[in-house]
Amino acid sequence: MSLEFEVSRTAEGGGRRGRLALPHGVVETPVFMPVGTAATVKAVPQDTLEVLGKDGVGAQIILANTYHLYLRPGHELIRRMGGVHKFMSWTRPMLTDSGGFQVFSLSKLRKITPDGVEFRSHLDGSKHFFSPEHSMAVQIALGADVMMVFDECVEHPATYERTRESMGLTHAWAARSKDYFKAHKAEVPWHEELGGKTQSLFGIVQGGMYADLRRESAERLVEMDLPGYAIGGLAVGEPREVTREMIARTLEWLPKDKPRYVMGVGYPDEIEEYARMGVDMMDCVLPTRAGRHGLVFVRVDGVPVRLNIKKLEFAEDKGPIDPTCGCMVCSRYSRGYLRHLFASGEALAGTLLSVHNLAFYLDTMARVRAGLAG
Ligand code: PRF
Ligand code: ZN
Repeated sequence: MSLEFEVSRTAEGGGRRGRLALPHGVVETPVFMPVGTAATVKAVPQDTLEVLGKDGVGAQIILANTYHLYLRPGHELIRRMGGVHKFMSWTRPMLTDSGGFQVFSLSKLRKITPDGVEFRSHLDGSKHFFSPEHSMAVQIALGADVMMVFDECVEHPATYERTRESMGLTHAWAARSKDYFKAHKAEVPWHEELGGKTQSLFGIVQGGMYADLRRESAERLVEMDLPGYAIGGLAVGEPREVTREMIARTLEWLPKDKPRYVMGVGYPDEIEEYARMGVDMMDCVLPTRAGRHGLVFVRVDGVPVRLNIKKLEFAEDKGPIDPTCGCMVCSRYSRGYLRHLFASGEALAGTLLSVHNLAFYLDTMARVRAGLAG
């Protein structure tokens, strides 16, 4: 078995405490996964990621993006370097997104056909083609523990008809992703080294903001009997209540004994809320992106709020970003010093603020897990 998932306790609201065993290690769920788009969690070194939180608790699993690594440095280069784990010297579990979402959000001149998507690189304008088979070939060469099917994330708002058609494409592409993976499983760079273990392929539920389409999408994907399921197509500009409603409804149609992953969410209070509803995995660029822009998350009377470290009021503040945090940044540096680094354009500012924000997110999930422990 290359993936084992065990739920040890489910609370009244649906939240569950689990353990996800993958080829590169065990992940305690619910889990937040820092985003490492181009095989780097921006501005944060790998050894820091391993220990940045309170009591040295670090990231258990990180993400990388198929679209970015295919364009630069190229998946064949990464395969020759031994796979993305060896390439970036990360020994813990990893997950790659399929490129579907990034092609739609970043590239120019997309042409979608039932076969796949033609697009131009956001880097140099060069022309490329991604199909489900091609996305799988790239993801196998990268060698993350978990791969995602190639999907289309429909724009918001989108009509019912448009959403239904797009969802049909996503289902056909999921089946092709599965078939390709089945035939090429053994090609992952670490196949022999890890005793014949293989990657796992997760499905992605689409269906926009239409509950009946979400249900149909979940049912179609569940028929494919994949080892885990993501809920995609959310946090694309809809109101927060709609995101919550779509997650709640979709969770009802997904199997309870498999991991459930909401892609690309959210603020600290949202990830906490979704974890308590029964979401096992989440990822978001927010902690690192906010950090690079001088924004930090802190808890005030237990409630998460965002501060702007650039503000003059912090110039002579000797206290840590968040006195209740205990991360490697809060246990050493003052708000005043961090403000100075940021105001001076020093590279260390982005690193330290990202480290604190990631620790804040990881700690949020650790608290939820502790609350769910039996
Ligand atoms: N599909 C894929 N990746 C994603 C999404 C999606 O719908 C989202 C939507 N929030 C984020 N990342 N493949
Ligand atoms: Zn901190």
